[in-house]
Amino acid sequence: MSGNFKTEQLRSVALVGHGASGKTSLAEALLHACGVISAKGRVDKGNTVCDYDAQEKEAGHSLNSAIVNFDYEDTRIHLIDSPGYPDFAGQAIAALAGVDTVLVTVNAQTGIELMTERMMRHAAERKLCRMIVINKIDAENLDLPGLVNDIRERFGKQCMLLDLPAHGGADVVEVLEHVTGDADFASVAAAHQALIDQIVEEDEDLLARYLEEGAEPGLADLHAPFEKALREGHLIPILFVSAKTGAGIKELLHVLATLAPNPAEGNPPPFYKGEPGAGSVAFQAEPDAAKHVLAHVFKVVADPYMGKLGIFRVHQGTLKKDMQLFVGDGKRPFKVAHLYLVQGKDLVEVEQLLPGDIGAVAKVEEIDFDCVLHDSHDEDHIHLVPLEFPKPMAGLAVETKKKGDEQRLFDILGKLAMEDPTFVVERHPTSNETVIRGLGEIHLKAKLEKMASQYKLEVDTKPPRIPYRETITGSAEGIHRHKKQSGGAGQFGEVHLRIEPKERGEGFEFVDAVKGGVIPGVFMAAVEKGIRQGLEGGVVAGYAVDDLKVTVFDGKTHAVDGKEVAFVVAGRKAVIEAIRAAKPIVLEPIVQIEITVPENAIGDLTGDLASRRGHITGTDAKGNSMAAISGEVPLAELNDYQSRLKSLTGGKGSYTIEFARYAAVPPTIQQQLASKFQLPWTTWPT
Ligand SMILES: Nc1nc2c(ncn2[C@@H]2O[C@H](COP(=O)(O)OP(=O)(O)OP(=O)(O)O)[C@@H](O)[C@H]2O)c(=O)[nH]1
Ligand SMILES: [Mg+2]
Repeated sequence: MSGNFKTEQLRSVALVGHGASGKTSLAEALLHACGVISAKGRVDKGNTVCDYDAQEKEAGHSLNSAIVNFDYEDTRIHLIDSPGYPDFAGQAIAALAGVDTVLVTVNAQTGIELMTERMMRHAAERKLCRMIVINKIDAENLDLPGLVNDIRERFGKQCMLLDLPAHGGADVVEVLEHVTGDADFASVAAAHQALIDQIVEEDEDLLARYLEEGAEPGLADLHAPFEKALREGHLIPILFVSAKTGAGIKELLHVLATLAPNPAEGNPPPFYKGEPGAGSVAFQAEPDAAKHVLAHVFKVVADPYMGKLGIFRVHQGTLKKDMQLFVGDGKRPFKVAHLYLVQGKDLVEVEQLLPGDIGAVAKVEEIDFDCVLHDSHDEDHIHLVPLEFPKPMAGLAVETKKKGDEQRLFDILGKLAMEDPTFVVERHPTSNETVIRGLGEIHLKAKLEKMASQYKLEVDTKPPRIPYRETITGSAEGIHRHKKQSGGAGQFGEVHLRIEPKERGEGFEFVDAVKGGVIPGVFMAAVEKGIRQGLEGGVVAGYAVDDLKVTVFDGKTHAVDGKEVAFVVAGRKAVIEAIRAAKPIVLEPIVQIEITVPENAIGDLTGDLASRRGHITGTDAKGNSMAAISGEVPLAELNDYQSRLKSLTGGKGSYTIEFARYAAVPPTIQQQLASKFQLPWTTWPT
């Protein structure tokens, strides 16, 4: 049972925000205030509920999201603590699929930071109700009015005070229910008035009565318009807390219990039915306990003791122990042998979960990140609109230290990839490399450490091959006749084709424009196969050719010698001939880079980035003598960047990269790459 709580009494909240803004400490303070733990743990002591992982204790910050729940004022609150470092953003973004409310924490000492902005944006894109929680109000030398101004400037006037610090930050005064009170800055009456004015705007009748009668609406009348304002993004409440002293914690809990949306009050999650591109329609889950079950898995954990754990949010229906559930479009159901609530590292067995609950099932191999669990084939083909994750670009080629460990390496990498949507494993048959990709070097290092500590597997690493591509900039024709008559049965096939460039990212298009059956239908598939082989192998420097249209418009066969193999070869050679004549170029991946550095290192950094063929698109002072630099740079220039950044900034700099686009390499680099490549004509069948 989820206690005796009904869906209306459930709240789901994600704590997101920049690293070290105090999310894990805040989760600890909330658990303590609700009596779940008898004493608050500390991140630096490694005894918090949410940073329970050995690696997190060692690092002193969160690496994974963690899930807890606590009860307050007749509500059950499910809370997801997420990591704040940009390298671990995958876990923070994934948490958004589990909740109705997002609390974006801001460190009162450092103000708005990179992940504050990113997570505000991600939460807005998902139309989630947002609140800003300013933490560490106990600290010295703060400029809280200045920070509130910054927030309103950056995120809009709809960011409004819902409480104010009082008595030098020792506590706070809530301003929706209170009209007067002492605050450290701003007036309680003015903040109250501004909030009421904003809320009544949401309800025409209420507004009309308010304007006519002048009497302020009661709290009960304000509830619905408050929810509407949150849902529509017309109101982003600002709250103040100190996770350390406990200031503002009760008030935050009261807001979560009385004002954070219940599952029916938030915007419905964006489900759709059907398959992408094949006529899908929006689907609205109803948080009704009596309907069919629909739950969405937003986190998967490869637990060393419990096996594969699928952590989900229930969106519809009642999930019960012993019931049968389907995974996605799977035909065979699995039995829910055990149903759990998750409390940090602990799983607490329950009998049932309701819409709005967050829970887990263990040992179900079919479960994958982002899958949907349901109890009837009526709910097949339902998906959640995918979250937008940054594309992992930082790469390392890995190799086992011990021979014979290769299969274990794959199994372990598979588990790591299963847990993290921003960690991928690539296998490159041409270079025989296994490449792991993540959001930054710190991200990859954490994975390597996990492999060593949890799975006891040591690997060697080196920079990976850059995923160059080739394309054409002009049009051309290619003709090839493949004819073999020496001994035995002959081979014959002739192909005439034309190639034209397509827009970047449009891929490969094959058109059969042959008239009068000069290439019989049965051999056309062979021609296409040969063309694809030609593109795959590359022409200029050995990288796959992409973004072009190939039209086969003529050819010839032979009554006896016309053979599939002959058309494969003719297709391949004709397309290569055409590409060589169509001004081919080599493309390289360009990444968007975000670098956080001490202000005094900006000059050195921009110079260094320029020497790497990069350019700066923005520099932003962060106030606390740190600056954020954004720019674009070719991925090929970043192999040693972490250590370079370390030496340029005395260890204080950090960076993340995200795929931006493909762009042509400069001619000198194209020549270098081409000089190492030779078309393997000699090894081909002729
Ligand atoms: N003075 C003060 N320090 C705090 C407060 N809350 C957290 N801290 C300290 O700030 C540091 C970071 O706290 P965490 O709770 O780990 O922050 P986090 O947001 O979870 O960090 P990540 O997991 O890296 O995203 C720790 O040293 C905490 O002790 C607070 O209210 N006041
Ligand atoms: Mg944390």
